[in-house]
Amino acid sequence: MLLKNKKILITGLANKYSIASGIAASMYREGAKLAFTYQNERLLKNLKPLAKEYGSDILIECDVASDESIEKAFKELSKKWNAFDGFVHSIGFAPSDQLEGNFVDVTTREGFKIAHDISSYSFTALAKASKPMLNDSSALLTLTYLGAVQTIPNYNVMGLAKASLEANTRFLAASMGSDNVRVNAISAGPIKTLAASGVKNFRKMLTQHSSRAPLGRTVTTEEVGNVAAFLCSDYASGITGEITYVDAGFNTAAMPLTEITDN
Ligand code: NAD
Ligand code: 0WE
Repeated sequence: MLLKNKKILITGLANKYSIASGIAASMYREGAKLAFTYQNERLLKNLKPLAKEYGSDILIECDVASDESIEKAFKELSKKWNAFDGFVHSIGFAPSDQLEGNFVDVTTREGFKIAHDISSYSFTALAKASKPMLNDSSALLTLTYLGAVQTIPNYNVMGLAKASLEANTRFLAASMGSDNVRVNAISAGPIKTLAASGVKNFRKMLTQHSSRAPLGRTVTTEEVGNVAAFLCSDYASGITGEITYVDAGFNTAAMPLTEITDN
């Protein structure tokens, strides 16, 4: 029981395919008490039965595009929990026109602003709002992608936003370390979630990933969840400001074995 007596807030659970759902399942299995936020009313009906499976009836609306919504959400959470032990930030968004086509041609000031606001600033905003309620030995976690550090076709301005999110992880870790709050990120391999389903040629990316990754496959939300549970547990008490890859080794292989050798 990695997370016995830990209270953790989970954001970004849209449906059972969400990475946040795999994280919630692992954390619940490891004894955590969970609360959830959802972006809007429309997503509440998906979330309700899943939250119940994960032993939770704390469901709070929080649209990270709005300071007012964030403030309201934490006020509501404080009625349920006096204090808690961390949160999972599993939120990313760019307007769909930004994620298809040549980077320099399709990127706009507005698209750039929205991608960075929703995908990176929101992590700082949630940390700021949580700070007064965080227990000693708390842990914050976010989800990033390889596109932060290497180019990926069509990932475009989301790559810049994830680069910002990874720097955000380090600056939050430096900023909150004196309160014994740890801040980390998981860089997950590609997974077919709602956010990925709108992406052109996503299936080809999954195939490419499997053929190039040392483990010869993609990763599951459960595998991401298990690492998330570890990073938010006291077993990871010496880890902060770190980006941990859960990608079947993809980022470590510059030249895939399968394209060179006969086996
Ligand atoms: P998902 O669609 O299941 O989750 C994305 C979530 O972001 C949704 O729950 C959505 O409601 C939420 N969101 C978007 N805008 C919001 C707003 N304004 N306020 C509040 N919530 C908002 O997809 P996912 O793949 O599980 O994505 C979760 C995280 O994992 C994202 O940060 C994504 O970039 C990251 N990630 C995904 C993959 C992948 O291949 N699926 C790989 C690496 C990292
Ligand atoms: O971070 C992500 C998802 C990012 C995302 C996806 C969408 C689609 C629908 C952000 N905003 C939106 N906005 C929409 O309107 N991933 C890591 C998954 C992903 O998305 C890609 C990828 C991968 C991998 C987009 C292009 C290329 C690769």
